[in-house]
Amino acid sequence: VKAKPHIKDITNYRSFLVGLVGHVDSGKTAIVRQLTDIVSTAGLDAHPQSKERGITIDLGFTSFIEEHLLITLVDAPGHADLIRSVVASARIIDAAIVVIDAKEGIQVQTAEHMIILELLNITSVLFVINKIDVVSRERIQVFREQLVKLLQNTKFGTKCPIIEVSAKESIGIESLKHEIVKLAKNTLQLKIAPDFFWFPIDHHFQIKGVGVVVTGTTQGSFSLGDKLFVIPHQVEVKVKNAQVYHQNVPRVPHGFRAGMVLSGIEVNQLTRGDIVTSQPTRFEKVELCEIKYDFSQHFQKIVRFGSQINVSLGMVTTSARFFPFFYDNHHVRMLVEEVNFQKIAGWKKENIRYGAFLWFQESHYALLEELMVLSQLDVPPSTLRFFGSALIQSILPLDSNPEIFSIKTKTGFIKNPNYSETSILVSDLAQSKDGAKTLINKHVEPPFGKIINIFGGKGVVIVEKPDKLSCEVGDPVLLRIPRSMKIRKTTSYN
Ligand SMILES: Nc1nc2c(ncn2[C@@H]2O[C@H](COP(=O)(O)OP(=O)(O)OP(=O)(O)O)[C@@H](O)[C@H]2O)c(=O)[nH]1
Ligand SMILES: [Mg+2]
Repeated sequence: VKAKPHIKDITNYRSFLVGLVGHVDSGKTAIVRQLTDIVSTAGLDAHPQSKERGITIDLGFTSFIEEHLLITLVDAPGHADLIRSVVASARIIDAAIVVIDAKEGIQVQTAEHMIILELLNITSVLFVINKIDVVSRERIQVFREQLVKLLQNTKFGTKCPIIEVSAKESIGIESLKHEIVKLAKNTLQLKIAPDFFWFPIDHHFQIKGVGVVVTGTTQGSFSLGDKLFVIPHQVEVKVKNAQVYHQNVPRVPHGFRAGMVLSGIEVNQLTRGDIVTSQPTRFEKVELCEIKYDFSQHFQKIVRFGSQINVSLGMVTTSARFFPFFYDNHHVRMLVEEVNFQKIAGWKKENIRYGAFLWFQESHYALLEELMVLSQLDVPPSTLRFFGSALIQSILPLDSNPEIFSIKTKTGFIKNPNYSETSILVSDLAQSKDGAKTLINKHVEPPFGKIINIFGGKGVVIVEKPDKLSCEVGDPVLLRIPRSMKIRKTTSYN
């Protein structure tokens, strides 16, 4: 690592955070090592377990300065089990570098990470083909073409830069740096600060004689001496010290990696994903909610009604039950047994409104306007686990007993097609006289009229027959009965 460059005044710099993602061992940390001038929290695999296992365990933060840009590299782990860190990193980055091992090509977690970026609308992306020292020119060329083809079907588009490097041999690093700077300039133009301050905590620790230190990335700005709140603890804290890149500062602008010393809270109260904010009321406690959602086009499997899924809100990934429905013509929520990408595309095409209830295992605080990411982390990581994104539409009280309707179809048979000029007899829709009585006035299909009366004592009913309808003994008659169902947190639906 080179000598630490001196930053005189951070207000002279614009901050740009770029995340490195990609399959385990593709060389993300090796690339970061080549680019980095300043090492901060857990950078360059400083974690003892990282050294032992030879993989990145936790998000690492390091930086370099170019012109008036303070560029922070957010190094995420590639290992499938550590995917939650990738989603957490995607919350704070402005752009991403997808690293691909030239020997292996696109691997499962490469695709999975690309899907997470797409779901969170992070489309400022550049691709790095690493380890070009161990493959032939031809192989790189073929691979490049494959990648461009693949990009056609993504939100990233085919114009993304693709840089070839060898982190080991230090080849291509300067042009990578150049592209990162270009990406920063283009991306930062579009960046807007929120109208209040919030700061998802990614690391927290105690320094003897100093106090409780939290690090994170600012959304909005804060100043020394500010009185802030920590969610979910609802505790008021005071900023005793603020630092950016080891320098004390009176104020931290939007979008910077920063550390702050807080008074008013104990370190053991904190966990990753807790939020320091100026406006605690912007975060709402949610356990049961209605969501609007979308599926990734790359996810080909189905998700069943009532199944347990994973939901990432902010930096936290948690569990919830998923209850999908669509609205029928009368705005009644109708149960959907299973959802996949095609089904959603069909609803959209026909302008059918759809949604779902989510019931979290535990309550969480959420910023309502922030996208959530949906996944199924209990399936093997050799298949794609991420499938959608969602927004909370409304939060419901736990005792609201949300209702979804399903249709049960009963099939009866024509017993006599000419009971009278205008009616037929139908059997099997009911088993008894009393059962048959409850069906009076209900409509049956194909287009017969309504059930007029019962006939005899064995559940046979008399049904209106429209003019000129021809039908025969044994023809089926369908009765659709809507059934209300209250969703529940704990019942098994599978
Ligand atoms: N030959 C060659 N080996 C490389 C290159 N870059 C990285 N490696 C090796 O690949 C292995 C993995 O590198 P890392 O940088 O730890 O990979 P990573 O993507 O950060 O891995 P995780 O963080 O665990 O997902 C190490 O043994 C590196 O020495 C390269 O350009 N050429
Ligand atoms: Mg690594």
